Amino acid sequence: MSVRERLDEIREIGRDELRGGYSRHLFDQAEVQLRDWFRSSAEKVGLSTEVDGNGNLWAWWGSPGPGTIATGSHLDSVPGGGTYDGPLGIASAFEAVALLQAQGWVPSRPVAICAFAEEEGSRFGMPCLGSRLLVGEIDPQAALVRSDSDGTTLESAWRREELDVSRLGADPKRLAWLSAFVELHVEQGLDLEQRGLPLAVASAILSHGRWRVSIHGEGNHAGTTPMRDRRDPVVAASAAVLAVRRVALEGESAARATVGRLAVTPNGTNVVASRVDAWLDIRGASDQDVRDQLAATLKLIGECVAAEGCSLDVNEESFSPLVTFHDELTSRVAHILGGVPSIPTGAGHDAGILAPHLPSAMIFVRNPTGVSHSPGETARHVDCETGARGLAEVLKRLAGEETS
Ligand code: HGY
Ligand code: MN
Ligand code: MN
Repeated sequence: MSVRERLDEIREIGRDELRGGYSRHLFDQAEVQLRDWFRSSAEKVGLSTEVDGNGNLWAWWGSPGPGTIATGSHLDSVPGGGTYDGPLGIASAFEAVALLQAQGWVPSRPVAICAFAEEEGSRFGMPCLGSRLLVGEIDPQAALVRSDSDGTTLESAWRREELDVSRLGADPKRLAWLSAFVELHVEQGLDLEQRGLPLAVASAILSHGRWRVSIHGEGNHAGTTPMRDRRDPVVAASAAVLAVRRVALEGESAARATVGRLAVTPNGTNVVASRVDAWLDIRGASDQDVRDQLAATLKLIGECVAAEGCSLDVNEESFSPLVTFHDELTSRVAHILGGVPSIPTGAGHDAGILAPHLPSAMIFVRNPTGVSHSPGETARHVDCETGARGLAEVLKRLAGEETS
């Protein structure tokens, strides 16, 4: 097979006819089909599979246990996401195992392929949910009460999948099995395209957080409410979005700030809204830069809200500190790949969640458009196959040594 053929197997799963691209969210019909694809891909190369207490899928080459060299990524997407963000890492991992088996190679320590649950946080609003639960970064009780846009709680979603909610949470025994984790991912940027190279390793992940900003006004009739008598949260939110951008533009060069999601209540054409929820995504070169940017942004948002006679409440939904990847492992992976560059990324990844707990590294595959979180995401077949061959070589070198 090839990476391309593996991705073609899921090409029709979760297509979003409205947005374009794919919408595959934790335990929805599409993501469950992708979980079946993961299991059948594992079966084809003789790997056993299991779901851990946090909804993460594992495929095992050898018996689960200490000394494991793990690879993998995620199956879920953002709404209207691209073909490669997540599934490329999974398809490449199975392709790498198939290439190694075709060579007659057998690992001298366990090799695992993992699909982490809800990396995008698109259903329950907690990015890297599965990996953060695994390492103990998320309180399982806080996770269980989260609800999706239909009001379904994570707990009921778990029970519907016949998963044991009492197993949710830190899994130190499983985490201790992992000697290293290497995630292959499509690059979400143009660095490799500009360098004319197919692969890179990751040096760092920007610090980033998400906040839900709720603006409360006074719902009323669009036709009978004089303009001067209004407390319109949509007007306040519009001014706030411009303020968000202004602060980021005036910030340090790595500063990013986005409001990509708005929910207007009641969302009626002939209604002055009563409430607007806006989700704020802020990223920066350091945790302090993000906190400073957030403070400056919320100050301006507060002024916009007050000017419209509205009120404001802000809820931090997640915060992922700056990640610097494990120097020794990253240098080794770069060397095995033939001396590839090491580049930072503004995108979060499960490898970043694991990085403070065990040697973690990332392999990026060139993306000619640099676009991601959009149907425009691309990768060349030849680069995808190069990535899988490189990952195979990395697994061979890392899992070929006897456990110390
Ligand atoms: O949002 C991110 O950076 C990642 O794609 N979840
Ligand atoms: Mn993503
Ligand atoms: Mn991703």
